[in-house]
Amino acid sequence: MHIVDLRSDTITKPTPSMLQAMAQAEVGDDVFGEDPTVNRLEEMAAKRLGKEASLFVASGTMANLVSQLAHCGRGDEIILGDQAHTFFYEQGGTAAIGAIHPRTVPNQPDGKIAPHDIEAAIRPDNIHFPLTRMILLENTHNRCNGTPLDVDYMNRVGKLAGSYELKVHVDGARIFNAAVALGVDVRDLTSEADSVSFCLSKGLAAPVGSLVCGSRPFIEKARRARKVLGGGMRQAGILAAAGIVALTEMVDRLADDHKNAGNLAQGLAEINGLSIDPEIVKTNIVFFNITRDDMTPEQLAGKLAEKGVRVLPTGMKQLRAVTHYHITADDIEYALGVFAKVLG
Ligand code: TLP
Repeated sequence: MHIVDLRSDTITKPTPSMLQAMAQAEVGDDVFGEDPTVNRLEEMAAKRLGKEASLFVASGTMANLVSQLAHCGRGDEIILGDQAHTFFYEQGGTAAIGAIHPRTVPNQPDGKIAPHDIEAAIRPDNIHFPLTRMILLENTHNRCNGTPLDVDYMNRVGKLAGSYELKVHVDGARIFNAAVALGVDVRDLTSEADSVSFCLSKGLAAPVGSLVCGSRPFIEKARRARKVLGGGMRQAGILAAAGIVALTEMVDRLADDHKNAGNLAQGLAEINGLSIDPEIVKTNIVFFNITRDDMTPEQLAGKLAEKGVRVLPTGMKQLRAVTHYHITADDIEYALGVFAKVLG
């Protein structure tokens, strides 16, 4: 059967050159700082993001958690969007592990949180309140249609944070999708942030891992936090080798994923029983709704899967499809044909 797996870009498998690099990787014990391949990846990532240093961690979730632990202490408060992955999908690790208080403000449909909402949420110095310590932005914003947050906005929030002596962490799981979609250098999106995390194992197709980037003292704190979470890895150069290939070879091609996602959205908009505004799709994430009452998102996903097309139910009426390295223009055409058949 022809399989078109659009559930997530996390399903991507390593490319042939990644497998070769992994097989040949020079390794050492990274907890001693002696894995040359991890060290090379960390230097490369820091430079690419315009930061002093970086840290290789197991996942995007761990990247966000070590960043919060490094910036905040027990009882501190962070401000983040109510649709943020960190708030929504990371098991409440902010509070459960970090003892950090998450203060949510509404995400706008484009993934931004309005600067006046941020400012209104910053706590005055008062014995009743937790201390506001950090603002967390997500770019691209997963649950807000994968929208990229633009340079002006990122800078504006960075300056606002600076004026209150707050830190800014960017969950940049898909920051390279943002940079490619906006046609900017990724450093322009991160220059005002104190820390940025990004994932190798999503659109960049590496099998495992994320990087946290920031100042050297911040990365040393993050390294301690990684260790207590059980994330000190030993011969991790095997994984880092794939990450180096990901950063070198897999960034520019993200434009293909965005084009395929745009075509998918256009096609879905023409199918009876679905609703989507294709204009909102700017990167590789396509959310759409089912408008029929006789089929739930789970039932639709089940019927599509019988014909090889995999999508993710994400709400009462909502589903998600994500394009990636293994999805071609022909796959999109095939998937649209299956949608039309199932809903016809
Ligand atoms: N997102 C996954 C799921 O958890 C929903 C996906 O399929 O999109 N930040 C953002 C913005 C993310 O989208 C994700 C993963 C993470 C962090 C966490 O990364 P991992 O899965 O590596 O812990």
